Amino acid sequence: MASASYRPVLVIGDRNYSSWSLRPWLALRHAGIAFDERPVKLRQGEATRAAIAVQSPTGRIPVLKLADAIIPETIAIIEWANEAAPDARLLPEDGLARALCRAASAEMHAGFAALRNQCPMDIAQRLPAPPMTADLARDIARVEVLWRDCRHRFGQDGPYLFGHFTMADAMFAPVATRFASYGIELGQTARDYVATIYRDHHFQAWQAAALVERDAAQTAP
Ligand SMILES: N[C@@H](CCC(=O)N[C@@H](CS)C(=O)NCC(=O)O)C(=O)O
Repeated sequence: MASASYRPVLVIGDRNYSSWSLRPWLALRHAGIAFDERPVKLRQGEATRAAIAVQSPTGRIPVLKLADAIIPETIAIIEWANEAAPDARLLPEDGLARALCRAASAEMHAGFAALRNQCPMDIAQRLPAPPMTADLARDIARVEVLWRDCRHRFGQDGPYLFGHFTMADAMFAPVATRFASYGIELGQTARDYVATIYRDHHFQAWQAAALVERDAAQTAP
């Protein structure tokens, strides 16, 4: 449970590029958990490694710093948020929905290598579509099937994968931005779901800050 006197600190990377940071940030916001942010600039070689090393035992971010512990790994941070704010139902209550929400989140965490490598997240940009390799086409097709299954099976009570916002939406939000950034052609359900993410108020707050960050980086001497 969250300590009443200590505000958790989420250490995050650049808003434009750090898909891993977006995920727990969105989940914490949806859960209504108050937290502070500590940004680390990525892509600066040794300076980035050194900055992360003082924040994270794994050498990776995000991490959530609590009064008495540091939680690394996106899924663990979101699980913590689910325990700290159970009313937000970041994991669905129904046993089957919860299992499939975890499965979708784990699949995203471990897979989709071609999509990740060929379409890195860059929220502020619209970019040319990458060459449609067989691996990329397979990843996109799998995402579409997964989203369609979740929406059809569990999506009656809202526009998210399991109706209301859950861990699976946090995990797949960066995929929605990749599809938008690279103009990937999608079926109707996936197009609607991408629009759902772009309509999400918390995502919009992250996106607005990502644009400010991009503009600041472009005008930096
Ligand atoms: N498995 C980790 C992955 C986190 C990750 O790969 N983070 C990247 C930034 S998005 C990182 O820390 N990279 C180290 C670096 O850029 O030096 C998680 O679930 O949080």
